[in-house]
Amino acid sequence: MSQLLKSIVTVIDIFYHYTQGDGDCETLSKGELKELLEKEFRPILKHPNDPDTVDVIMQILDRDHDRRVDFTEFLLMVFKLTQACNKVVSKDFLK
Ligand SMILES: [Ca+2]
Ligand SMILES: [Ca+2]
Repeated sequence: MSQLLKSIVTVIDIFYHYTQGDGDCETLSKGELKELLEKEFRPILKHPNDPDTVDVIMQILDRDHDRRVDFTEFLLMVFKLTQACNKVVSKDFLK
């Protein structure tokens, strides 16, 4: 499998790894999102343990306001983060 396809599969795997905590395996509850943020984004979040951080991110991601993050909403976060990382990486390349 190509590296890009592996990365895509990883994104899917990670999402479903964290959705399993409650009865709904298709979406992330706030608690599941908190766990994902703490474990996967610790290096880039200033205050991963801060309850406000989870609330703010939940508000941004939860487009349909059902208080859960579905796969499409999760992808939006990955998309935004990839854009942000691209800026950092391309800045490093241009040095
Ligand atoms: Ca769930
Ligand atoms: Ca939602």
